[in-house]
Order: sequence, then C-alpha cells, then structure tokens
Amino acid sequence: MKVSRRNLLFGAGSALLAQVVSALRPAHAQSGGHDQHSPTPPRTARDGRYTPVRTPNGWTLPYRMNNGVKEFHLVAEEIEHEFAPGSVAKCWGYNGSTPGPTIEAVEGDRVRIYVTNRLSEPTSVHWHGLLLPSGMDGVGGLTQPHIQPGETYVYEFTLVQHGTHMYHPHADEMVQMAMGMMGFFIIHPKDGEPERIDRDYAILLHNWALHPGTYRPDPSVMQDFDLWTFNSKVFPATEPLVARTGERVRVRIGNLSMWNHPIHMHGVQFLVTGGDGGRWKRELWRPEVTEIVGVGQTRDLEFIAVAGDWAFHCHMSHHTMGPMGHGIPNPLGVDQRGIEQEIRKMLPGYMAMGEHGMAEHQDHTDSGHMPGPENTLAMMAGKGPFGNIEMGGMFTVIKVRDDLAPGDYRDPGWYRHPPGTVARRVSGDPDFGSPTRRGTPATPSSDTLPTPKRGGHEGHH
Ligand SMILES: [Cu+2]
Repeated sequence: MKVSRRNLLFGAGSALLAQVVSALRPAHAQSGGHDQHSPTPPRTARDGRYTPVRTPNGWTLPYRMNNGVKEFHLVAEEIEHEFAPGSVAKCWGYNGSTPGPTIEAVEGDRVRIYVTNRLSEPTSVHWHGLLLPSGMDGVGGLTQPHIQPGETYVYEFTLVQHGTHMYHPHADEMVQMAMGMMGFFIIHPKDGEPERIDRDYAILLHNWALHPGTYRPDPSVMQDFDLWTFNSKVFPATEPLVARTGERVRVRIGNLSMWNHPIHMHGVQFLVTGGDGGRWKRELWRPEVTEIVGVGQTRDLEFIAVAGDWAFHCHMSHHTMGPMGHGIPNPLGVDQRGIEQEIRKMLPGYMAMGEHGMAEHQDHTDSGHMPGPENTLAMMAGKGPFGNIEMGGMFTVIKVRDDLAPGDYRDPGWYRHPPGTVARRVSGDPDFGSPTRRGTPATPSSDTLPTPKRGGHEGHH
C-alpha cells in the first residue's frame, strides 16, 4: 500500500489539514541552495527547518497540536498487506499499514500518543530507545495493564533526546512482531543538524514466515523465513532511494527482525553517524561500506550522493531472495531433466535448485515452465536495463542523478551511463586470451606473466 502525502491531505479533516500543511513546510524550506560546499547557516529544528524523514513505501503519521502538546493516534489492527504484486497476506500493523506510520517529532516536544487496540488480543506499545518515565515504557504486565481489545490507552511524555528510534508491542511480542507490528519514532535534534541533511530516509528491516500458498505469517518460525523486507516490501516492490548528485543523504536503518543484517551500499563509503544513541560525536563516526545492524538496533548511514544506479541491500545472500525451500539437496552439476516433474507429482510446488545455479530459475518462471505455488513470489524477480537482477528481498537501488530538483523523490528510471563507462563483452570464446590459471602447465608465454604486485599490503601497517 502506498500512502502519499496527497492521500493524507485528502483523508484528513480540515483542522488536521492545517497541521499537515505546516508539518510539510520544512520540506519546502529546505529546497533552497544546494551547494554542498557553502557553509550551512545556523538554524534549529525548533524553527521547523529540518528535512522531514521519508519512509520508502511507508508514510508519516500526522499530528494535532493541543495546547502545546503534539497528539498522535495509533490504531493496532489487522490489515491486508502486499509484499510485492503476487504476494498478499493478512498482517497486523498500525493505522492500515506495516510498518506502522513513522512518528516524527523534535527533541523537547511534549507528545501524547493515543493507542487504540482493534486486534482481538491485548497489546501495548513500547517506545524503543526512548528515555521516559517507567510507567510510559509500554511493557504489558510490568509497567501497565495490557490494552484490551477495543480499549484506547494514552501515553504522554517529553522527548529529552534525539535519534532514530522505534516502536513495537511489548505484549505477545513473538506473535505481534512476527505479524508486522512495528514502526519508526524519529526525533530531530532541537538545535538542528550540524550539516544539512538533504534527504533523510528510514528503512525498517523485518522477516516473515509466509509459507508458499498461505496467507498469514507463521509466528512460530525462529530462523527459516520466506520474506526479508525493507519497510515490509521485497524487491522489486521496494521504492528506490532517490537523490541528486552531491546531496548529503542519510539512511536510517532499524532492525526489529530475528536476524542481524549486514547492510551494504555500493558506490560510496558511507559514514556511520549515529543510531539509537542520537547523532554520535564526530570522533566516533566510521567510514564503512557494510554496517551490521543488529536486532533491536538502529544505525544512521550518511554519504554524499554520487551519480549512478547503486545497489543497496543486505549482504546475507539468502536475504536478497524471495521464498525458497532451504531443506533441499544440492544438485549443482547434476542433470535434473525429468526428475523435477516426477517429484512435483507427489510434492506440488517442488522446485529443484538448478543444475548450473539458481539464475536459471528466473528463466524458467519467465518462460512459464515453472508456475510457482499460489500466493508466493519468484525467488528473484527484479529486472534491470541489462536483464534479470536476480535479487529479491532486502534489496533496492539508490538512484542518483545530476539533474533532479531538490525534494523530487520520483523514480527517475534507469541511469544513463556516460559513454565508455559500462563493462562490455570483448569475446564469446572461452579460450580467449592467455589468463594465468593455477595448476596448469606453464605456457610458452609464461615468462611474460604479470609480476604479482609487491607492497600491496604494507600500507595497512
Ligand atoms: Cu539480512
């Protein structure tokens, strides 16, 4: 489901509308000059001049001002959720979506959050990482009575910190989180950002046991999940992260799944600049290309955008794939002609790993030879300008272009590479050239083999 700001405006009452419009104003206030090297004028988030967070495939919860208090209203409920076209499930979430809408506020704000329980079992909401009075911490049975079906509770506290935080139930957690109940709680620093953040994205990591042919996630699964998601979507349904060349981009990652995820970005070295503990002191920042975001953690990744189409994904290779059976024998190198059809007579939906690798699966499904089971996705479904991308799950593309207007988040299509900058075929002959191969007899030309580089590692000491 996609809820744009436009939908929100139309859906909201007029009092709310004024709030939403004023909440949107910072986006436009940010649209001025974008010279990366000009000093950032001092400004504070209290002026309303922060870059609103954008939750790809998600949305931000509108609030209402009531005597200086920001009032939000969450509704815990069952929803119909589409992971990607072809895979729909009954999930649980907030206000019609999983993840629930992003709550966004500023350090120093007083917030009042109503929580209505429209589930058929008790729930509660824990504000993960927030510093607040113990009785507002949302642990059912420990710090409050459970919110019974049909009831509404209210939480109220002052935000005394900033950073990338989350919310989720602390009642029948195993089930409620497995069903999709979670969201971001982003708090901007009251003194503003030391460097202007031009685009501020937030991606929540999750995993789901939606067995092929079924319509409800299985909460009993502990390790062997079928779907690995960015904001509850799998590639290619994940929205791209769009930026203009030279912009400072922050991607906030939160993990409420059951696995740690090494989140990997192509094209740049990003800086890890913060997380649950707010924006870190500069001495703590680290240049990385992969950052493990552990379960229950958040991390902020910042970089200056470089033109191109750059893959952005979890580096656990099974996490960039759609549903598959893991308990299958390894038939790589085995001629399987005829065997799979025989097995499928007894085991509908059986899918052997390919003889040459798994990339052939997509060719099979594309050609209609392999209809998958009902309500499930191909393992790898994405298509790019050069062919199949052979990815699914926790994968998206960072699309950086020179000519984007500030604040334009529309998908700009595929990158047009400058001439001469794309890898290209030089031969179709497997005997092409005279590559050095270990263990093969020396060729007459062996005296001309390139000398191994010396000193390549010395620089590290
Ligand atoms: Cu992963």
